[in-house]
Amino acid sequence: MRNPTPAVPYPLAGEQLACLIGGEFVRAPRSFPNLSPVNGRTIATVGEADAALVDRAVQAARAALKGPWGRLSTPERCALLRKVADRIEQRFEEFVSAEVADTGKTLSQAMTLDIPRGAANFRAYAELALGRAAECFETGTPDGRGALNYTVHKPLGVVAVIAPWNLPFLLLTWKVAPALVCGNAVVAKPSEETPSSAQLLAQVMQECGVPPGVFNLVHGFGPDSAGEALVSHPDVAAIAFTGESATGSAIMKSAAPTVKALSFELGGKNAALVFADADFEAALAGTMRSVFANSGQVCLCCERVYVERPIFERFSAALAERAARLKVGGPYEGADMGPLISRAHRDKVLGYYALARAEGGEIVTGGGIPHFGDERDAGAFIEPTVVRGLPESARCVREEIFGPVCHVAPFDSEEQAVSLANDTRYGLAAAVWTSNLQRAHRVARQMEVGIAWVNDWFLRDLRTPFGGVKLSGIGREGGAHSLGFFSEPMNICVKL
Ligand code: NAD
Ligand code: 6OD
Repeated sequence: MRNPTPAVPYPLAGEQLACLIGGEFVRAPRSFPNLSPVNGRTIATVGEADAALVDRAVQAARAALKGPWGRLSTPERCALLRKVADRIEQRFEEFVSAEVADTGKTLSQAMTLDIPRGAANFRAYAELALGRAAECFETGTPDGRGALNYTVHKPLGVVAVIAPWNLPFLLLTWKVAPALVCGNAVVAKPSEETPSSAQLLAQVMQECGVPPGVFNLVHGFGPDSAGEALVSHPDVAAIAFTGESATGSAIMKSAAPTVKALSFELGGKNAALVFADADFEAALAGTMRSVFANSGQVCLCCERVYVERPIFERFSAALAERAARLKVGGPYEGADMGPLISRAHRDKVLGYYALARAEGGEIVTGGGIPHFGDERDAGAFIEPTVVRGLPESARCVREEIFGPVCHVAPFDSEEQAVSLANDTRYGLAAAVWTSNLQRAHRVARQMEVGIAWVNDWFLRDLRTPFGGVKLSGIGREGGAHSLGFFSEPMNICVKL
């Protein structure tokens, strides 16, 4: 059995999840339930921040910038980040339990990806900030004495970090860590669907002695709630957001009047290109992962799989056969795939399954919901699904579904494969499967995306640029790119 029972129970049971403002946990005026996607039961009650609470959080962050935090050196901030990483690792089981409760994802994924990457994000940025080089130019002057121009990096100020629900802890810490290491003060808002690991992070910040107001947490929804209040707040200098492209667009509007810096990691409709010369087994296993990981709820998932004609029938049949064999179930059952995040999201994905049929597609496997005959029938489970036969103009081929589903279609030439992959308004990621080295480089380079994998998928090095083109985002995070976004470079010119 791969997934044992939880090492610790849900760590926030019985509490109302409070906002962290200026170093104090504050009860919000309204609350909402956090529902389990496994059985629909209430996991916890979450306090919803209103505009007044969000304002308090922003003011606490501003005050923190003027206090001891503003005087810490980069090595001191790095040391604090490493302490946070250590504490996350000490409370590893609690984080895992919280993440799994909110999302229903498999225990094995939370233990090997979500929570370790949360700690790794803090370590990685501590290391990167320490190694950041200082730019310096010698400049000629008419009197021959010259000048030195050097760059200093200052914090931006108060930074809003807004995260989605699919990889809640990984994606929140991916932005919080670089924002803090650059000396900013953060107001973080996790998704309303997944508040628990963020709540534990707030506790960890307190335990590690992060000064009051440096990390603030507000819970709530987007429009007319904490999210909108935060992104339209005049004292927020920058917004780092991960979520849907349409939400990115709404946030841009809210941020426009006060001209904030924006870093957006948005949706995707990613392609996998499987060439006939690929290692068949590796391509099949990798494509399975790229379609069904996290129940297809990863922005990098490949919802469009294009396979070279000579292996199309064999590959698509094998993909459907493996998909049909995936075990769907709760986090502690040794399942391959958990539920979707919510009933509402399941309705959306089921709508696309119906649309695929209406658009003339053939559902090769899946297309419905599993029946368990127990409390899981009140959850948000859905069948892994493979579709074929849709025209490229179909909405199911063009729109992000964000579920465990792909459309598989043949191609006849490298040129056609590249053109199909790029024929989308999104541009986040691509996976190219081939054993031809020259083709691998040639095709990968032609992908209009932020990241292209060759013979793998979701293999990450945190120093590399990460982000998307077209509807998939604005800017790049990762490594020096994050340090660049979260700080303000200033030139100092010294006449010698
Ligand atoms: P979402 O856009 O609905 O919500 C994301 C966050 O934004 C939540 O915290 C939400 O409360 C908040 N929000 C919503 N409306 C807002 C508003 N008007 N103002 C301020 N905040 C607002 O996204 P989701 O459903 O949580 O996540 C799934 C989406 O995220 C998918 O489209 C997926 O592709 C995308 N995503 C992208 C990446 C990436 O790196 N490119 C990573 C993960 C997820
Ligand atoms: O690995 C990362 O750093 C990252 N931002 C992953 C995004 C996954 C999207 O769901």
